[in-house]
Amino acid sequence: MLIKLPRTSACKESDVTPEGFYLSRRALLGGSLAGLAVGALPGVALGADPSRYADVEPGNAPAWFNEKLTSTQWQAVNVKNEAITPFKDATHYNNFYEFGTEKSDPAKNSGAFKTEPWKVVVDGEVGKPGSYALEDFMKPYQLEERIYRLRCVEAWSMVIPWIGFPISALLKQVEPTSKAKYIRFETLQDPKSMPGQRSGFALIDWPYVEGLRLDEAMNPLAILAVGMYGRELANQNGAPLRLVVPWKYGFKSVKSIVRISLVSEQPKTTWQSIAANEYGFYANVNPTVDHPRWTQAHERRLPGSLFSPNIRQTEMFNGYGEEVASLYTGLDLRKNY
Ligand SMILES: Nc1nc2c(c(=O)[nH]1)N[C@H]1C(S)=C(S)[C@@H](COP(=O)(O)O)O[C@H]1N2
Ligand SMILES: [Mo]
Repeated sequence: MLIKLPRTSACKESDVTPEGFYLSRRALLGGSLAGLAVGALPGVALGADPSRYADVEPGNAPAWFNEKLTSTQWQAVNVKNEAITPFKDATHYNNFYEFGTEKSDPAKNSGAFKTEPWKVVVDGEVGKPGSYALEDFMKPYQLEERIYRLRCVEAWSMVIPWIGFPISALLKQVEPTSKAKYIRFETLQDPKSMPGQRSGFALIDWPYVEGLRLDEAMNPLAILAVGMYGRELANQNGAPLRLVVPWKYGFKSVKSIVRISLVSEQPKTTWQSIAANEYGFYANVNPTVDHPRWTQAHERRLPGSLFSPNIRQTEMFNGYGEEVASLYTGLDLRKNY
């Protein structure tokens, strides 16, 4: 079922409810402005160490994380002249349907979610498959802080300081075979701890699956994150391990990963399976290719307010064109959206 909504030039919450559109009847009734009712907070000032994130709720990180944090390379990648989104907004305006379809649901419903112990399986077309406790999985990697824009397909955006490591480092460890052409990521499936997987919204065929072409995964900007704002990931942001691909729409950045598979065929991804005409495999941020139901030319940078929605032009590849455009030479980005 595809219901036509009017196109608008200003991306208001009430106009753009794409992902929840398929899940929640409430989205059809106009959406909620509650998530927007925050004042325009000043950006967090950048200093030399994580103490700069002074407004951050302290976490409860496992020992392996704290140990690794001491050798983290801070600000390995940064954004120029753009304020970091306050921690409060990055952790209270989320998409994580396993914990509910409202933006406030993940923060409300993921508090008791258990991320320790956590197992990660690496399988498929690799020379060294394995099943690891997360702390063993993490052992080879040096953590880096990556301050990236995050652009949701719903036309809002944030700037988030992640902590993680490049997927290329993982691929070096596991040794993809010559048949490996794509990498597939799978979120935990556990209806007992994920209320969204128990609900009647059966449109998502759990578990949530995402994927990248192998050369995309090799790009230095593509990371697996275990932390944010100088601490471990908050549960609502995909603890304890998530993908972050900053030149693609946010739905590619799959959360709470339990399985990483190297495969020869393009994986069938969650949003593609729900509505292939709206959500493609590539999902590169592209202001010139509109979503069938709204423009992608601009975005609301959070936090905003009703009176100051903080609209900005969306950049090609979310501003990372210099680093990633060459991955797509010869590919028709209108067809491969
Ligand atoms: N497993 C899973 N991963 C997910 C989602 C989800 O619903 N389930 N939502 C995606 C979407 S639509 C976005 S915009 C980002 C949001 O990440 P954030 O909440 O950390 O900002 O997570 C992505 N990863
Ligand atoms: Mo999204």
